[in-house]
Amino acid sequence: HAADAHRTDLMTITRHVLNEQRRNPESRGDFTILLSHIVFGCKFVASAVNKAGLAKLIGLAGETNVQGEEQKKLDVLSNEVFVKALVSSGRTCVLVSEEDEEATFVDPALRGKYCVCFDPLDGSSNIDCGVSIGTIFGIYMIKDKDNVTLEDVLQPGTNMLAAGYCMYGSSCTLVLSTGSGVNGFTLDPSLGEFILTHPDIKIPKKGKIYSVNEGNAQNWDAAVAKFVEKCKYPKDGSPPKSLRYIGSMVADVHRTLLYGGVFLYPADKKSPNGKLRVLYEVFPMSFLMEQAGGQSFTGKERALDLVPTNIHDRSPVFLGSYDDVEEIKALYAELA
Ligand code: AHM
Ligand code: MG
Repeated sequence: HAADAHRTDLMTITRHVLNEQRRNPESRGDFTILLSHIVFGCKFVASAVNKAGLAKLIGLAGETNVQGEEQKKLDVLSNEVFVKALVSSGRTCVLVSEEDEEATFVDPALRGKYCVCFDPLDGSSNIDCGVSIGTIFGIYMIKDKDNVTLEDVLQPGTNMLAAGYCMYGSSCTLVLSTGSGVNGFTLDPSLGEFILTHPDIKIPKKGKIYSVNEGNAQNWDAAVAKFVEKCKYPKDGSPPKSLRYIGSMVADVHRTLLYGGVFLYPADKKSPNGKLRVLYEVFPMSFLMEQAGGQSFTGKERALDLVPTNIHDRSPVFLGSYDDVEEIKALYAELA
């Protein structure tokens, strides 16, 4: 029975990546091992996020847990989990985390060929009210194992090998691209496995939603102001777009990927480079958008063409459905 096969022949994320890697004769399983360590970090954070409300309640009793340690904040805890998982995989050499000022260079004895840039818990202002948050990651390969430098991560996004995010929402979903399309996996809590639930995600060519923090409108440039005006008062007879803004990049991008539309975090007079970070926010999400048939633009260029000069650089970003981003590009060409 097809239905039985379905239940007993599940496409786990490991199986999926093994299949993908099999196409590359040079693959020796290193990427699969690296990914399984990232997946472990995601499961750990998913479990911690689920318990966050309770942990807080228990924390209130004495601010310390049974071991007499202070309760760690969820973002600090998530960072520790990912750093330890990535180092112990034996497959990484440079790690860049939003939580750490400096990059981490892995001890030579444990070194592998991958560099991972990640935001362990993005959208952390949403933790205390139970709104979706997520982990974002992008992966590069080093050039020379005996001479590992910061230059290995200060690369344009087009050099990324793989990128993804995990959303801790009403379900826990991991979206991944290794450069041949985008696939989504949902955590089955009873199995503790991510199962392929969204094969080959393609973003609609044009969307009905725009997503932006409109509270910043007074500081926008003319192109952004005009675009948002057109979303609300279209002149071509099309219906106005709906506004959705969660304030959690992973959730806003996930909705954009599945339903179409555009997510923007533009520059403004107060933040000339916008807010989002190039290496572990803008690049991974731009990589996924392009792989799903969408686009990502900075207001000047294709987002993946940026070359960061510092690991925590920021950039404005406009990403989503192909046609919607095309419209933003046209406005910048006209008004900038
Ligand atoms: P964080 O890394 O401090 O959590 O900030 C990043 C978050 C993104 O998830 C989200 O897209 C953005 O900040 C929202 O910013 P704002 O509150 O300015 O709209
Ligand atoms: Mg962040």
